Amino acid sequence: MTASISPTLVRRIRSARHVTAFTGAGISAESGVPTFRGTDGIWVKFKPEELATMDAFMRNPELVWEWYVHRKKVIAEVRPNAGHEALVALERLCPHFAVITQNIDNLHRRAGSTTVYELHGNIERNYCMECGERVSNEAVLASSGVPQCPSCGGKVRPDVVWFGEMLPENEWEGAVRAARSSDVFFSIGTSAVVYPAASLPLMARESGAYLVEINPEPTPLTDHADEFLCGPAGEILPAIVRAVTGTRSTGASPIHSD
Ligand code: BV8
Ligand code: ZN
Repeated sequence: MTASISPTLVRRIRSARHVTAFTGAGISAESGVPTFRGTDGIWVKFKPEELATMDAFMRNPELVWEWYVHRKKVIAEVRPNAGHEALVALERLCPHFAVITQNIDNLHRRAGSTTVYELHGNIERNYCMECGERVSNEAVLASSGVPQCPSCGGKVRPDVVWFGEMLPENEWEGAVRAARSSDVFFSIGTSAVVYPAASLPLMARESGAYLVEINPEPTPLTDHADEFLCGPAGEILPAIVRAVTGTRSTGASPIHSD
């Protein structure tokens, strides 16, 4: 295993009231979901502005839907990995634990995380752009071309945040609250270049959090982190749970209750 878990980090987690995990595409890489900027990343093949913007959707809704239907199918085939599961174990260990994710793949919830702020939406949800009616994934996958709203016939879109669009207010405010109240803040599997999400780790550190980055590669955040754990999340996160619980397995028992 690459990085060793420091006694400082173990002590900080054991004495923490509030622990937050901020995640990006890297935590889902080991499940088989392609990242955006990796060598086989999504943005290597396509430009974000060609597919993940309102303009792109208005220009060519068929192409944008083709892409989201492809990603829905990829995501439906994969399962949460040991990294997602270790965050569920950490949630059981800490009095207050939150996941803030940029991922639209719903894998944190599928793993069992309960407090999840989805900053960029969720690919399993869809809604009508005219009347706002929610449209099920089954209905969307059953239709060919651009799905139409069963009530008003309007265009249906995936419930994700496109570039140039505001983040969902409740999710953003919950994420800012969690960041500002964190004793330990993990930044996991993100290149930390998309804003305003990428401002959260620095916001947490400015509020006194112990900032820990987990990534096999350095990012613009690395110089600001108190610890940089170099390696895959699916290996490092279970090791952190083992170190905190002093067990060989991740069968975690609460370290302290309120
Ligand atoms: C907005 C949903 C404003 C859709 C996404 C300030 C400065 C500069 C630009 C801006 C700024 N403020 C706003 C902007 C514009 C823009 C932006 O940030 N552009 C960037 C590109 C420069 N931001 C926006 O447009 C945002 N909206 O600002 O609205 C506004 C204001 C007023 C009025 C109206 C509007 C909206 C941004 C959200 C866009 N939607 N996704 C979809 O997915 O289809 S963003 C999408 O890309 C993801 O959600 C994620 O956020 C991002 C990808 O980043 P990562 O997840 O980090 O993935 P990446 O591949 O880059 O990195 C993976 C990392 O994992 C790597 O570091 C790798 O080393 C590591 N890794 C790999 N394997 C592993 C691993 N780590 C651990 N374990 C492993 N095994
Ligand atoms: Zn409608």
